[in-house]
Amino acid sequence: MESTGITVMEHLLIHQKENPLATGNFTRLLSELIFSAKIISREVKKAGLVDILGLTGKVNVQGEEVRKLDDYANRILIYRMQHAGVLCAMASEENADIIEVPDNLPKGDYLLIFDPLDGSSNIDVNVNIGTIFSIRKRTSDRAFVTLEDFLQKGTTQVAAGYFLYGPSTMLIYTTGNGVDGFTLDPSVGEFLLSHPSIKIPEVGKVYSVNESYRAYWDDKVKAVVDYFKSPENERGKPYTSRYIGSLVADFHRNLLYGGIFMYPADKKDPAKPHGKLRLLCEAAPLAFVVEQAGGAATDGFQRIMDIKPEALHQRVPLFIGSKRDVEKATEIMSG
Ligand code: P6P
Repeated sequence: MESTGITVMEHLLIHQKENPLATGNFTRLLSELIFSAKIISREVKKAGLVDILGLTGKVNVQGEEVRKLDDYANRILIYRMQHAGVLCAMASEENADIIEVPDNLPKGDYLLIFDPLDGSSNIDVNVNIGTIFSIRKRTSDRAFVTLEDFLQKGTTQVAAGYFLYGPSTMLIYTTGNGVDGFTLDPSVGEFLLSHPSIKIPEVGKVYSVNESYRAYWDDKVKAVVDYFKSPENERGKPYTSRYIGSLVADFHRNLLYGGIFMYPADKKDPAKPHGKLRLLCEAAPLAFVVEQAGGAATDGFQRIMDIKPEALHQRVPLFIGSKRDVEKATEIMSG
């Protein structure tokens, strides 16, 4: 077990020999991502003090109102990652199409997919929000990047994780060799190893779902949620309900405490029959993290990591968290 308190860069270099990914390019990609997150964290921390709260008046590809901090985070990430010299293209939850690296800038073989500021509806009320990222390597040998380069299964991810902007700013990520958590020490501006080798409890004690949508669920989803609320479940007592409407915060709590987060398919919006969450920039990166921590993630029927995307902003039902809990939910859904 590594000694806590080392910086994330020291951590990467220690694992350099074990991890073919910890090449100069990957390390550069992660350090640019970290620098962007430090800037976003700084702005999030003072969001209440300067006029970057509220709405921009724009609506994004998801049909959601874009908040100033959303837009700011998106622009920071796009600008810095385009100049990092290690990417060939990126995709953002805020942008309809893929974002290429301009020809006048140095390029690399990595692809970055991100949700710049997830949970943004919580910004104005000071609830934790986060940045989710998924890193892949380009597989095609075409001279230019196409959408097909992004429409790859979650199993092709080479790294994934999230930044959590809360009482402290954290970085949780995996490169396929387990999951490590780092906490930003603002006094030195470094992410320090605070949660080495995170493992999610096999069986949780928390269930997270927006129960106001019960009327829009099918009977199988109702049966899943009723299982976790019932004293007849395998734990012999009801799970505690915790849901704050910020995916990264809900996921992170369940990762550490054990539990299941669910955003099932529902009939509340005919335009979103598969629920609200996006496969490429939310479900797949968190599925990689949770599996590396010993947990599981399905769409109720199949492993999230095995789903081949058909579209960049494809939505997918999500059952993610403690292995035994996700297996039980999937068993009921598939029964
Ligand atoms: P609902 C935030 O807008 C978000 O995308 C996730 O962070 C969160 O889990 C979900 O939406 C909450 O959605 O429908 O419960 O408000």
